[in-house]
Amino acid sequence: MLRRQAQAQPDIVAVVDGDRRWTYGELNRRADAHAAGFLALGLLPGDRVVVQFGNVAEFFGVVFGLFRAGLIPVYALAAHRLAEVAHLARRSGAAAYMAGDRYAGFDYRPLAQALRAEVPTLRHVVMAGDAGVFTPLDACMGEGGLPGDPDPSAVAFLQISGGSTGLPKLIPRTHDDYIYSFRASNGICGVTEKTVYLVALPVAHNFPMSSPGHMGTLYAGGRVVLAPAPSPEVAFPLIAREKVTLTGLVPPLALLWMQAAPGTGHDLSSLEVLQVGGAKFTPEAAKRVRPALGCQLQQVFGMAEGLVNYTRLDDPDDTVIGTQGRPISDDDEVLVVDDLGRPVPEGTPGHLLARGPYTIRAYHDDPSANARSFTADGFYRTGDIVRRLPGGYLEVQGRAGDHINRAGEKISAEEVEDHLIAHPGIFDAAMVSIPDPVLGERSCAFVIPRQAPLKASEVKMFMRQRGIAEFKVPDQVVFVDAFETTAAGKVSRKELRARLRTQFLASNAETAS
Ligand code: OOB
Repeated sequence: MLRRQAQAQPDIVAVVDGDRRWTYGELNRRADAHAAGFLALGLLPGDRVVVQFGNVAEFFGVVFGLFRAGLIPVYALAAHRLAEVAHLARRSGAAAYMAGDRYAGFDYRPLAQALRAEVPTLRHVVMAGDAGVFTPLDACMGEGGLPGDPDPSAVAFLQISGGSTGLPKLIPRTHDDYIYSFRASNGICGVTEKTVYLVALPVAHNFPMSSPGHMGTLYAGGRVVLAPAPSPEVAFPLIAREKVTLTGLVPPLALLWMQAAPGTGHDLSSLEVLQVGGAKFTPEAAKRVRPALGCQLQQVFGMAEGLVNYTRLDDPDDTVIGTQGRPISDDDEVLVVDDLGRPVPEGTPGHLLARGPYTIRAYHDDPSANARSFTADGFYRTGDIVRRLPGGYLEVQGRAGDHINRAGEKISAEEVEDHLIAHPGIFDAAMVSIPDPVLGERSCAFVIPRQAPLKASEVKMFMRQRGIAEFKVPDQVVFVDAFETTAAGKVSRKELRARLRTQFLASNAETAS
């Protein structure tokens, strides 16, 4: 897709990062040079490479270079820290780690150092910027000697699951399934060569990557503009300068933008469509998009495993405000079932199962997760509770599983509990989601200390030292003496979390009244 655009319009700008403007020709040359350079390092087609960049142009040179060399990117988010990156590298058996030296105030070089010590399969570390002891990205520029174009049905990259419990699982997406999803998305979202797409969310997340995101925009020959932060202060001047037509946000950011827009001196009139997804956007907030920002709202309900739903640009207001859209394709099969797997009538909430042309049938190398997450006939159990409405539109009601959707960032309660229990002063811990007016949900950890009194700040500090992404550090820590058990003396983690959550909400309601 990149070669085709580079031939058709070599001098058109493809990627804008601050003052840097890379044309399709330039991006194409970089991809070729990096592909040859990566192979010259000794990496072999099929090797997995953990890629961790912020919203910078290098991301594009690197991933297109990897695709051309037949190497398989494993997408880490810039917010991930050692614990997560090491997990991704180990699970994928990664042969290399590629990152930028610094981003958003964080230095990735010490992380790379520790990663190399922890993950024996890792043979190379490639760094953009000041590479220190590592291989500089600029040195990974070669000529010729590329394998042929990749097999379209081969795995193109591994993405991380947001919709699951436990440690993140790896999602194998193929070239053809992924291109199908963003090409079809382009049709639904009106993406053409005139589109200017602002990447406000993290560049490696599936939403800004493919719904239709930067990949869809590049496929159509449009322009991708990178925002180093999603705040109105950073994004609004970029929208005005680059005449951005389309962008995607999570609900809390959409709220921030709507609040900031009326007083801004920046011209936002180029913005035609604001997509909101990743977490539930309430109808009350959805109603305010057009009055505040002067553009159309599109709701997007998707998942890295595949299925993506959109409200359509010509849908009536009620549908756009009150639903999370309908699937991309007529070939998307959607089932809404009860706890026993029996289909429920239209309008009744149930578990959403999905199968279709771009939805995975299995996670990468994870038989036990696959047994839980897929039905025998290949439907993915999304873990979402939805209502199906006339016309196939879906309304998301919540999650069946124990994960927290904090402003679109998915947090597994189990994963964080494991870190909490590693604290020598903590006997047991359970983490639950609490409704939050801005974040949608926030996290609250219930902790049983061993003996000495513990402070919430110490617990949070400890979590940061564990090397996990900041968004996973509990927003609130509540100390309790014990977890109640039933008469039978045994409670599942799931029941325990549900009970703690109910108690917390009830006691807060009392205080409020
Ligand atoms: C997107 O992808 P993931 O993989 O980070 O998270 C998927 C989960 C869904 O299963 C659902 O629980 C939640 O995020 N979700 C929404 C939603 N969009 C996603 N819940 C309610 N309303 C929505 N509009 O988050 C993602 C991937 C592609 C496009 C958009 C979002």
